[in-house]
Amino acid sequence: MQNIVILTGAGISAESGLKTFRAEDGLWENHPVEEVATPEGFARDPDLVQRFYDDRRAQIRAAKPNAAHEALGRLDREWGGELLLVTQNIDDLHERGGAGRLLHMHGEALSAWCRACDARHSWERTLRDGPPCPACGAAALRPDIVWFGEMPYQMERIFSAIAQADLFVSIGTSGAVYPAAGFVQEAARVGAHTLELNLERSAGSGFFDETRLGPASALVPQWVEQVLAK
Ligand code: BJW
Repeated sequence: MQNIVILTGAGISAESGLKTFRAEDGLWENHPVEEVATPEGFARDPDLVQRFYDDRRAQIRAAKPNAAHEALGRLDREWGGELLLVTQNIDDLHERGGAGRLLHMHGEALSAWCRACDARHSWERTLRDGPPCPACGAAALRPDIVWFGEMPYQMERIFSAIAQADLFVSIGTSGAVYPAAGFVQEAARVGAHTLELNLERSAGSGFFDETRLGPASALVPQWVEQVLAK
């Protein structure tokens, strides 16, 4: 039995109609990163940031998992060894595709975090209107998202899974954002085989043992089939 760690990025949800960040028509094109994805941007213009994430939340709710999410759901159900799916994505398409052994290292669009009492709540509505926190009543909810300069979630659990990994697979991420971009080197250091599945070569391609190029909806089901057939 092999221990598998999978890292996913925006590319896996692209064929579900959700924009990636760094493509020419990507999310950062009309919304500069320092305005909408930093704590400083939020402090400067909370309304702009709440609107950006309210819109993203609505787009995510309207999107459906694609064949790549569903293939990873199948892998999770049928793989008898250890498996951890680490997603940088804030959508819930992995959950809806059937994945259970999953963590969201950059937070979740469908969660709100109260800056007054630190509670987190499942959240499907808007935040721009300043709704009260269901726990303490303060109008202090922000998107439960990890912005630049903030600590990604569950890093200890991720590094401990990588330390045990035999296989590390990166799907649809540009390798532009740390610490996620460094996982491949850490996996290689502990002797794991490293595989990248991406539409095109990424910033980190040179660190992988193997890179397969193509759309996630085709590559991921093929790879899952191959792993489960062994
Ligand atoms: C397809 C496809 C198809 C398309 N099929 N593929 C060095 C070391 C450590 C940190 C730093 C460092 N240097 C700088 C830093 C700090 C900073 C950082 O990385 N800055 C960079 C700009 C250099 N990092 C941070 O601040 C992080 N915190 C931190 O480091 O804390 C300290 C710490 C250090 C060490 C250990 C522990 C802690 C926080 C980063 C937070 C990132 N947040 C965002 C926004 C929030 C979420 C949201 O709004 O949705 O997360 S930024 C954005 O980028 C988002 C994504 O999760 C993330 C990655 O993007 P992703 O997913 O790769 O998307 P794209 O668009 O870049 O790429 C898409 C890919 O898909 C492409 O490759 C396409 O080819 C492919 N593709 N269609 C297959 N159909």
